[in-house]
Amino acid sequence: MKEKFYISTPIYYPSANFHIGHCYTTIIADAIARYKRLTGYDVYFQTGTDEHGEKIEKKAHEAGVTPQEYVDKIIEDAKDLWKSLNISYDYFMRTTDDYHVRRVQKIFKKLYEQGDIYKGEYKGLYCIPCESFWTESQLVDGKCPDCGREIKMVSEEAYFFKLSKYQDRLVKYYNEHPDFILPLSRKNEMLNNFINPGLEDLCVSRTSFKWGIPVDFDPDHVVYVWVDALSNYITTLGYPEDDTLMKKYWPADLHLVGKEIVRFHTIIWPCLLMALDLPLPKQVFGHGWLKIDGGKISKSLGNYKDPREYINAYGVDAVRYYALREVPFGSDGNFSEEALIARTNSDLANTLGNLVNRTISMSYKYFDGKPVNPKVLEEIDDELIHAVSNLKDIVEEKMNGLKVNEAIEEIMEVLRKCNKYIDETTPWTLAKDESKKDRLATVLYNLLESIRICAILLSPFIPETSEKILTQLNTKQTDYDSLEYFGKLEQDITLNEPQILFNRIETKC
Ligand code: ME8
Repeated sequence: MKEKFYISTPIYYPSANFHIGHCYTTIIADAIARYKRLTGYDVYFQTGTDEHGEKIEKKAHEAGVTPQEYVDKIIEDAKDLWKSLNISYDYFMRTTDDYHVRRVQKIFKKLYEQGDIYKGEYKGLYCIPCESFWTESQLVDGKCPDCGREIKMVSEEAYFFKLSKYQDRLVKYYNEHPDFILPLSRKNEMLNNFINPGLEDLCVSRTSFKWGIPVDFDPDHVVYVWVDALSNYITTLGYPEDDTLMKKYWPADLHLVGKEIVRFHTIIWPCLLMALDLPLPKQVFGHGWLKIDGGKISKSLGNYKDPREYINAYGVDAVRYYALREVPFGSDGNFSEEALIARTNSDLANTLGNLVNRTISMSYKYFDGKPVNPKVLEEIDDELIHAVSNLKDIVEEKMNGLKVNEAIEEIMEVLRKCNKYIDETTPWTLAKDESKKDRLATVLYNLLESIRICAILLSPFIPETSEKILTQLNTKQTDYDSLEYFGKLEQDITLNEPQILFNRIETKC
């Protein structure tokens, strides 16, 4: 039986159309999911939308539509965006779906009945756009530390979750699972800023607005949006009504999130799971932010373009590649169209595109598009064959450590070696000498085989391009097992005619 791998993105707020920041998390999750599928896992990749809350209620009101109408429109657009980015999710969850609403109500009731949720009064400082409560000491200049906007004092009768009860068990779990929170700096941040000062019980219901999941035994209250949202990771698997999928996929292997919501995923979520007596996720990775001109890309600031404009202008794989390659995974990075163009030109057009085009064109010119390997090897071949043969293991190591940009760089490095190999072996010179025909065939075979291996390893990152390359090679050796050793490219095939993969993007200046 295949080993399972459950990976999730956050479920995003459909308060406005999604921007390149949402694409960033989703593309990375997709690349990891595709990589795991390639390497033989039974992958469950989930994304979706977090549709309740005061912010959405307000937005819908401003737009003169119901909250449901408001979110339905954005979800349609989100699904179209994920399609245009080739996102291979297995399930798109929506918190307004009936089953989720019902299951969250059951979770809430269970916690109430067993005494982990109790009724009290809440007074606190609340940031509406972030849907977060803050303590006085967490504010920055009296404003929300996340978004910098005004916060308001809220006072209401409310239900509370006994977060404090789980503090010691949470710390123990952190200590026993050093890879639970990555990068490590985020774990220290959680301990120093939130856990060590002491966890307070969490307010988990609201009465100040209506757009949420009603507490079924006290319908003036709606469930706090973060309890509603975090539960998504298990309600979609049937919890608490059906345990078939829970048995198969829970606990999640990886919750991929942006750094600002690590605290919800590594404090509130594990404590809720402990209260429900369920295993905790294996890992939460909090990646950095993509910024524009050094500031956060923000739906509410509206300082961004529709990501489809980039896809239409430069192609889906240029956008995917840029998101995956440009920023060291975990750190913040700047998003700029100039950098996207520069990346596409240098790596995709020059390094990859040129290599594939030159190699297939020469195979046509000298051997009518038929790969043959007479194995007239020379010393210069060793380095290339060695690098290509080791690539699978190197990529595996990098991907297991979630060093996605480094995994890609390793493949690019091998592709650069291939280009260097062409410059050094000069096939066009060999072609002038009939006695060097077998050597020429070997050189081209080595290149074609290197391209095949790199194309398979690139498939999680730039799937459309990978498929185009493998189609040009006309090979059936396209699965992970075919990477077992160098030399699996068939010799009884005819390559398809060369096609340009990426045109260089000309810039105005
Ligand atoms: O937080 N750079 O939804 P959200 C990188 N509904 N990633 C970014 C980004 C940026 N500039 N902007 C957004 C929520 N993201 C909750 C989640 S999960 C149970 C509930 C990505 O619409 C990043 O993954 O505000 C971030 O964590 C997420 O979008 C926030 O999406």
